[in-house]
Amino acid sequence: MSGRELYPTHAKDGLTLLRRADMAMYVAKQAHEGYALFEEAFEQHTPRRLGLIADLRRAITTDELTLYYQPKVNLGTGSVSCVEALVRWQHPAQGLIPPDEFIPLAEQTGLIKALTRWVLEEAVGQCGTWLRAGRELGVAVNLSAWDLRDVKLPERVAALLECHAVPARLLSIELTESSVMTDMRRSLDILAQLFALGVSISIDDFGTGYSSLAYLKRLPVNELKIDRSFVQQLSTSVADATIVRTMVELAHSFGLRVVAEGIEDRTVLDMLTAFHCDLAQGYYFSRPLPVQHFEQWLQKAETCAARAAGTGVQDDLQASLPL
Ligand code: G
Ligand code: G
Ligand code: MN
Repeated sequence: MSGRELYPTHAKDGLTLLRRADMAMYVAKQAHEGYALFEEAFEQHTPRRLGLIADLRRAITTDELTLYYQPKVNLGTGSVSCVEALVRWQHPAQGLIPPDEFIPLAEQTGLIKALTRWVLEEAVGQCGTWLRAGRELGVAVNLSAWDLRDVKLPERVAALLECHAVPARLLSIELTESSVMTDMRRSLDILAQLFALGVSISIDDFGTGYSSLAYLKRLPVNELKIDRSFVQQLSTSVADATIVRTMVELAHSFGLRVVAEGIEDRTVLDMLTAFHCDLAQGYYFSRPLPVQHFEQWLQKAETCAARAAGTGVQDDLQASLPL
C-alpha cells in the first residue's frame, strides 16, 4: 500500500495523517494483526471507549458477561423450540451495557474472537443443561464478520458440542448478509464446514442488505430471519405486508425456514400466521431475559398452553409474560 493511496483519502494534512496512522497501528496491535487501515470509526475512540476496551478484555475472562435468552415461537404448534442468545455486559461501575455499544469495540480490536468463544461456550453449555433436564431447546448465537475469518472456528464448535454432548442440530448460527460478504470466499468455506457438522445457519436482518438473492443459492443456509423493520409496520403498511409475504414465499421456495423478528402485537402475529411464516420472535411474547427469568416465563407459558389446550395458544404465551 503506497502512501499516495492513503493521502488525501485518510487526511489532507501531515499531522492528521500521522495521528490516524498511529490509531491504525494501535488497533492493529490490539487485534494482533500485521496492519490495520484507518477507518472513520476509530475517531470515536474517546477516553471512555478506550477505557471500555481495557475493561472488556477483563470482562470476557471474569464473570461480567451474561447471556439473555429470547424465545422463537413456532407458529404452527404455538410451542417454543428454540431461543436466541443475546450477550449483555454487567459492568461493575457503569451498569448494564448493551451489545450495540461494546460489540463494535470488540470487532475493532479483535476482542470479538474471545467474546464469541465465550458466548458459544456459555450457550452450548446452557443447551446441554436444558437437554439433561429433559428440555430439548435449540440455541441461536450471533456471529460477526470477524468470526467468519477464523479458520479454527468449525473445529472449536465441533469440540464444544462434543464436550457438552449437544447434537449439532440444536445449535444455530445467525449471520448478517454483510458479514458473509466481507470475505465471501473464506466465509463460505467456514460456513460449509459448520453446515457439514449439522449446525443450522440463519441469515439475520434479512432484506436489509444489497445482495439478497444471488447468494442464497451459493450459501449453505437453513433459515431466513426477516428484519424487524419490515415486520413492525406490517399491519399499517401495504408495501411491508407485500414484502413480508413475498419473503416468506421466497424462503419456502428455497426450502428454508422463516423467522419474523420484532413482533410486538397480536395483529402482526395473525398476519404472519396467515402468511405461513414458521417462527416468530418479539416483545409480544417476551423480551430477551436472564436464564432464570426465561425459564419461569417458559414454564408459565407451557402451563397456560396445557390448561387451554385447543384454544389460542399464542394468547396464553402472551398472557404469561413475566415482566
Ligand atoms: O438485544 P439486542 O440489544 O441484544 O442486540 C443488539 C445487537 O447486538 C443485535 O444486532 C445482535 O445481533 C447483537 N448481538 C447480541 N449478542 C451478540 C453476540 O453474542 N455476538 C454478536 N456478534 N452480536 C450480538
Ligand atoms: O440483529 P438481531 O436480530 O440479532 O438482534 C436482535 C435484537 O432485536 C435485539 O436487540 C433484541 O433485543 C431486539 N428485539 C427482539 N424483539 C424485538 C421487538 O419485538 N421489538 C424491538 N424493537 N426489538 C426487538
Ligand atoms: Mn440475531
